[in-house]
Amino acid sequence: MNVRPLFDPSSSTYSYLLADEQTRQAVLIVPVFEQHARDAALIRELELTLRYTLETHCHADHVTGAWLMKEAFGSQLGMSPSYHARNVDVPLVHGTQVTFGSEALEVRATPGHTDGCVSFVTADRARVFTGDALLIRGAGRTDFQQGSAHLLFRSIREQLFTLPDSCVVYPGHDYQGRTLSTIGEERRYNPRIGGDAREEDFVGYMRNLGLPHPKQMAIAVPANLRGGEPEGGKSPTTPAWGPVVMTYAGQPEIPPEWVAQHRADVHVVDVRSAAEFHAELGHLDGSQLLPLDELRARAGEVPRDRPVIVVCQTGRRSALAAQILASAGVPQVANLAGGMVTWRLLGLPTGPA
Ligand SMILES: N[C@@H](CCC(=O)N[C@@H](CS)C(=O)NCC(=O)O)C(=O)O
Ligand SMILES: [Fe+2]
Repeated sequence: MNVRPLFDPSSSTYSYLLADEQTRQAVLIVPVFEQHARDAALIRELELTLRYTLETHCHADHVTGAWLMKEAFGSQLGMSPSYHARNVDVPLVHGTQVTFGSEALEVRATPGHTDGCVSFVTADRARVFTGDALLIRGAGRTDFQQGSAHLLFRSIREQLFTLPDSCVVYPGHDYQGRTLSTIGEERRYNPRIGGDAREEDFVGYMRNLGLPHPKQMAIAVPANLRGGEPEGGKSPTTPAWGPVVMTYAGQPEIPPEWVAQHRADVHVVDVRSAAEFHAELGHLDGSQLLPLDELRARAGEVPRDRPVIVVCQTGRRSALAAQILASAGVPQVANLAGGMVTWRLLGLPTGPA
């Protein structure tokens, strides 16, 4: 199984993209709304079929990207039925098996941080995705959303600490830059519940954490009870002006065919050298020559009133150019995918030399 951790720095949340390498079927554990473009790009670039998005619980600190993934890929949304959330396709209860290709995840109920928390264990028991039940050297707070430190103590001890010592722990968050742990390590070193800690020790610790409520709580909980569907049900991810696709590298790209059809509605900036501009690959009719080396200094010469398409030989230098223009305040900018090489391969028209 291929496991890709993805991090949302603003909420310190880990999402995990899991794929069966043979069939390329995948699941995404805990997608984050704001990271949708990045995560969707990775799914496309790795040519995965996203079968499910899986929630470990109803999050209080960020909005899920599940609904956006469902819109983009037709994935089914898995979540505990205990929250009565909308848009849930697969109710996740203790014992549910989630299969994708030849891989499977077993759902274990691990309530305590919230009453509907679940963890996901791989079929070989080599990995566990603990959500906020068990964190690295920590545990999810129990002071809201029907939290219970007593319940969490039992969940961790009975459902998680019974896994093999070597089982790798993939947490829902980390606030100190840590990535993975193991069950054996947490059983020994977890300061709240490790070693010979007893229930009263854990409960006393959790009762006195004194954490402020998550900043996003008032927005996140109601949005997550809709599976992350925006109010009004409208996807905010694609700009209205054209089919811009964000790559996993974080660069906005637009297909050449669309640019050819909408040539009159966009401004084209060619960032190659003057010699390349006039060489045999040619250039788009009416494009503005603005070599990449001069772009930062001359960004003010680029119009702001129309979408701007940046072009180079193969789409590499122009990808950087798109970033430079966006930082210089050009509101609508995208990179011509594949540059002039692809443009010519597709037989699209060029201007006079
Ligand atoms: N400061 C964070 C809140 C962090 C927080 O409360 N996280 C929850 C998980 S949703 C937790 O259980 N934290 C445990 C801890 O920090 O020990 C925010 O505003 O989003
Ligand atoms: Fe949480």
